[in-house]
Amino acid sequence: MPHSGIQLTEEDITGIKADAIVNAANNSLLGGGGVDGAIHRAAGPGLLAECRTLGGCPTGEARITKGYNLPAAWIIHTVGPVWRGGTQGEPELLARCYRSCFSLALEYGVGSIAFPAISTGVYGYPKKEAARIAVREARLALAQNEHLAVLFVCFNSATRLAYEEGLAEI
Ligand code: AR6
Repeated sequence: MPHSGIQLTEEDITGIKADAIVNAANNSLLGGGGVDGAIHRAAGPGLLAECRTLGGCPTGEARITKGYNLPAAWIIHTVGPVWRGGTQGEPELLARCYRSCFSLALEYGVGSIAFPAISTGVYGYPKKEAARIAVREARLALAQNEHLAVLFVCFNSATRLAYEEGLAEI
């Protein structure tokens, strides 16, 4: 991830050589399905042991651990909102996830960070709306730190399209 700014890629986030990758976790931080399961499998049991010491994480917040067997030095675990139709504060909670991750990235001197499409799998958040929020928050973070490299990892072509549309908007 050499370039600052926003990039898209279609690959498995567990293989990405960024300073930090973001996990779309649940409130327990003790693992699950989707990208969370993939990250725990690839990182190894040390990750779960560290997560057990954290005492969970409220929706919209984030926690950082080491990357263990991953190429990434850090894993930033955030808990996105479950989509309940959009009237339960979901957009603000999702935005808060991104802000919490960028805030930890700044605190830990992270120069490159890779995000999955938080909440858009099991949690059912519409991809396009979620991508729009992700892009907006990344642009705000880049305005504070122009050297940061932000990679949006699209696990499928529908997700990639959602980000391309989000990036095309002003
Ligand atoms: N690399 C990159 N993206 C992935 C990968 C991967 N290896 N695997 C899935 N995705 P989800 P959520 C994409 O369901 O909606 C877990 O059980 C996937 O296609 O992983 O925030 C947690 O423990 C989708 O675009 O996370 C929670 O209980 C995106 O990652 C719950 O799921 C997010 O899908 C969190 O649900």
